[in-house]
Amino acid sequence: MDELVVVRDDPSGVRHLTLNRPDRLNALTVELGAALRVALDGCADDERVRAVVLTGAGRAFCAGHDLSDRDPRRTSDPPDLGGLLEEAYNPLIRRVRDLDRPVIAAVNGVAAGAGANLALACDIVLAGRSASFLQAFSRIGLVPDCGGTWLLPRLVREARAKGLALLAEPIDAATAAAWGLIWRVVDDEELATLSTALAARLAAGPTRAYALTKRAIHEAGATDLDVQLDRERDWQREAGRTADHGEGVAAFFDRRPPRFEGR
Ligand code: T3D
Repeated sequence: MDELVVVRDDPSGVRHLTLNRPDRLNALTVELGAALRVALDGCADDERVRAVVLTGAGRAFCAGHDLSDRDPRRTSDPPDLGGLLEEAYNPLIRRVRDLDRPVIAAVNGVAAGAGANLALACDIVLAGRSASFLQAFSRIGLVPDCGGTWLLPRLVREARAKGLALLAEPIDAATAAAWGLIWRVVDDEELATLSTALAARLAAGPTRAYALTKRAIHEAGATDLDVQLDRERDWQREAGRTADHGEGVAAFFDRRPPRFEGR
C-alpha cells in the first residue's frame, strides 16, 4: 500500500512531507492525520532536520476531511465531530504550530476546509498561482476548525475572515497573498524549486532563534505589550547564549556569511 505521507530528506537539512492520497485530493482521514503527526514527530526527534516542507501529491494540497465516511446513502448516524477534532485534528494543528523548526506549506492546488487551515497553521505559506483557498465548512453546515476561527481574523482581520467563512467561496492564490493570508504566490512550475530553496535557506539559519521567534509571535496574540516585553527579555537571554548568536556576530565582524549550526 502507498504511504499516506511520503517523507524525503534533502542533504541541506530539509525534510519534505507529501500528503499522498491524490485520487481523493489528499482529503484527510484519521489515518492520514495520524501519519502526518508521526512524520512531524519524526522531524522534532531528528536534529538533522532544520526545516520542513509540507505539500500535496497530485493536483491538490488537501480537500479537508474525507467526507466519504459521512455519505448519507451509507450511514444515518450523526457523527461525533468534536471527538474527531479532539483525537485527530487538534493534536495535528498543535504539532505543526509547536514544532521547533520552521514549517513551509507549499500549496500546490486547492486547499479546502481543514486542508486550508492546515496550510495556514504553517509558518510560511507559498502557493502556486493556480492554488486556491476555500473555507468550505459552511457549505456542509459546519464551523471552521483546525484553528480557522483563530487564524483567519488574525491573518486577514474580521471583515475578510467572516466573508471567507460565511460565504465559503474560494479565493485564488494571488488574492490570498494580496490579503496577507499567505506569504507569497509563485508560478506553479516554480513552486517546488522555490519552496525547497526557501526551506534550505531556513535550514541553514539559526534554528534555536527561529524556534523562539515562532513561539514569541504565537504567544504575542494572547498577551499585552508589557508581558511580551518581559518574555522577549527571557527569549533573548536564551538566544544570546546560543553558538549561532556568537557565530552571527563573528561573521558580521569578519564580513562573511554566517555558518549557523542550529545550536
Ligand atoms: O469530520 C468533519 O467533518 C469535521 C471536520 C471537518 C473539517 C473539514 O475539512 S470540513 C470540509 C470538508 N471538505 C470539503 O467540504 C471540500 C469538499 N471538496 C470540494 O468541495 C471539492 O472537491 C474541491 C473544491 C476541494 C475541489 O473541486 P474539484 O472540482 O477540483 O474536484 P472534485 O471533482 O470535486 O473532486 C475530485 C475527487 O475528489 C472527487 O472524487 P471522484 O468523483 O473523482 O471519485 C471528489 O469526490 C473527491 N473529493 C474531493 N474532496 C473530497 C473528496 N472525497 C472525500 N472527501 C473530500 N473532502
